[in-house]
Amino acid sequence: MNKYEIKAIILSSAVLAIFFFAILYNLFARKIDVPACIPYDAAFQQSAVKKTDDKHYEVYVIAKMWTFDPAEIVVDPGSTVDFYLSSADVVHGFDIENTSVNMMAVPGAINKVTVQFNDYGTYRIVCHEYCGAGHHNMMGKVMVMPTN
Ligand SMILES: [Cu+2]
Repeated sequence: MNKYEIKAIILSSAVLAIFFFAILYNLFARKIDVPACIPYDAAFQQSAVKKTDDKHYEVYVIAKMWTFDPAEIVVDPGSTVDFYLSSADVVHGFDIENTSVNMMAVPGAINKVTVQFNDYGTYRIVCHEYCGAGHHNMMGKVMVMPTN
């Protein structure tokens, strides 16, 4: 084997190890949830905010030109929220500011991410994928406040 081939194998193995370590570090040390694709089910095409227990919500979001349905989501402080995201028409983006939530809304697919909202406040949701003439107005918000 050529000495340059050996160097290339060692270098690419080191880069691969660094990438793998970065993924594990973000997943376990920083507790950043990696969005997951889950099997498509027509039940997800109905938007909903479900409170499953005291501090846990399931939110079914449908992105469509040019809004998120539901556009306003209210959760209790300290809640863990599972977002199930799909699109009714074209590909949209779904980014919740000041969180690690950043994923795509794809027609015919369901993406899921889990996030915990500890601080009171309003978190804007923006579409970060150009989706047509009204893209710049495509926003929503998560309001973290006591719900009862
Ligand atoms: Cu858009």
